Amino acid sequence: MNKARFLAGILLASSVASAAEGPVAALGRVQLPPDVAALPVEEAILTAPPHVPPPIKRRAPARVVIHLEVREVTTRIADGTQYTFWTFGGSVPGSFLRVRKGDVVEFHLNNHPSSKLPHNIDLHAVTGSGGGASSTFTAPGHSSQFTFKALNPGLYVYHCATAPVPMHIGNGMYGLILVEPEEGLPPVDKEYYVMQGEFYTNGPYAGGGLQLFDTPKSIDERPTYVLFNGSVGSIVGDKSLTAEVGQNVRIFFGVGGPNLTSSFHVIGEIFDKVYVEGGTHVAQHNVQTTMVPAGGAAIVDFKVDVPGTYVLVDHSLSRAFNKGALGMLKVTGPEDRVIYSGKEVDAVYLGSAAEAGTVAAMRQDELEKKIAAEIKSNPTIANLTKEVQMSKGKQIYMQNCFACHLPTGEGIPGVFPPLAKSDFMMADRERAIRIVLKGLNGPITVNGQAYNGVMPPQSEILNEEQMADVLTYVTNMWGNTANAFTVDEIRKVKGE
Ligand code: HEC
Ligand SMILES: [Cu+2]
Repeated sequence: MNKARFLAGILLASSVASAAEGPVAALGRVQLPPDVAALPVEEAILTAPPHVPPPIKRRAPARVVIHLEVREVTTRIADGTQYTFWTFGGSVPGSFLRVRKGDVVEFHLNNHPSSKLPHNIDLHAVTGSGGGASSTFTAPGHSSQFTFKALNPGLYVYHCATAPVPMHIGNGMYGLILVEPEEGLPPVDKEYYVMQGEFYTNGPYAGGGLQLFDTPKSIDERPTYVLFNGSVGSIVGDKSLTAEVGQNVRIFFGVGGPNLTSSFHVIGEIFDKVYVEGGTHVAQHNVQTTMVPAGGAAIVDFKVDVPGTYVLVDHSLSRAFNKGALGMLKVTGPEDRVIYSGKEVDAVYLGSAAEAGTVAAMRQDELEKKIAAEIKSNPTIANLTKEVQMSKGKQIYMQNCFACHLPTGEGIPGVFPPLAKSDFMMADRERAIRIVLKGLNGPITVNGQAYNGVMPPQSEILNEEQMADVLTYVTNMWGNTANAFTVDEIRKVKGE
């Protein structure tokens, strides 16, 4: 950072220092009026993401005691890559808190003795100075207590507000508190807790080793990671959210930031209800994507009608595909092919390809026309000749693979491995089939470069013939050569 910019930063920081909270003197315990002192006392149940404490069955207020512990923990942000997160309750996002409108909350913020820094908490559900921040500034090895009354129902973000605030939030210091309306929320079958936040690290995405917070990147709002629940793949594969066909699913979704707004979307689902901005009113039905600001939240409810893997994304999609903002909901149960048939037919379609200008494109076009004519005159040829398989495989590649592996098959170094001249793919036919069928995650080396990403399984999207075609295409393009893949080969691996 240059000197002028650094000084400007200090001036700005001192003029907004009041937005961050420092130490204040303790006032002594509040004298509770007799009616409040007489309320039943209960200890709140806290849960780590993606879990949510059970709905509150009480229909009268209580005095709820919350003990939340701040801990600084070094753990995985991406495979092979560690980060020192600052946490509320040991997880990112922090523990989910659940109270009821009218509850009087006795809040204890405990800062673990191993912490290096003081921290505090600003709960957006609190009415009062700093949302609790001014009362909870807590040194390592200390505990602060304050009391608040939950006046307004809704889903609220809480976060640390110790200077520099973007750094405390950027290290993972946020979570959600739900203040249930007096009558509770309508019951659903499954409730989940997902929160988005960005991380600014000195090294690149999945750069390996222990990564440090990068202040200039944070000031420029250039995150290295945009994550759901604090790490790449936190709700993917065997950690996916789950539901059964016919169930109603509710996601309490929040954005810790510190800077980005999320365009929250579940691929293949429609939100039946959205409690926009975490308020108590269902402001909209039948929503595709809901926008959730930094320091804001939303409740989305939807019924799952057909089985499959539904992918949760920030629909600012580079964040999903390149920075980690991707999760999965796996729905099991009976198919309903009227609601969703799966791919019914795959026929050759050439459109007005002749419009494509270049000589090469025209030759390709002529070739494709010839192939199409050939298929028409002799349908059995379709599965027999490599050229036909290549032509069909290309269409499949351009629909299903190119977004990650790129049209040139070159991939993106360190993120998506190349298929062009890939020693890994060409070394083992059965393994290549297995990858397309079942997906792949975990560390691999392709042409001397390490990869550790998530390749989604294609078995729900492609049938056996299409898999044979796309594999024939990728193993015969860009300098690769191999025999055509047959449907029998795919079936053999599928049956393993
Ligand atoms: C969402 C992104 C994505 C899509 C779509 C995708 N892949 Fe992959 N693919 C990956 C990632 C990431 C890896 C590496 C996984 C790892 O490191 O564990 C990979 C690995 C592979 C590999 C083995 C590694 C290599 O480079 O030889 C093959 C082969 C492969 N993919 C083929 C395909 C084919 C064929 C399709 C389309 C049918 C496809 N992929 C679609 C992301 C994707
Ligand atoms: Cu903090």
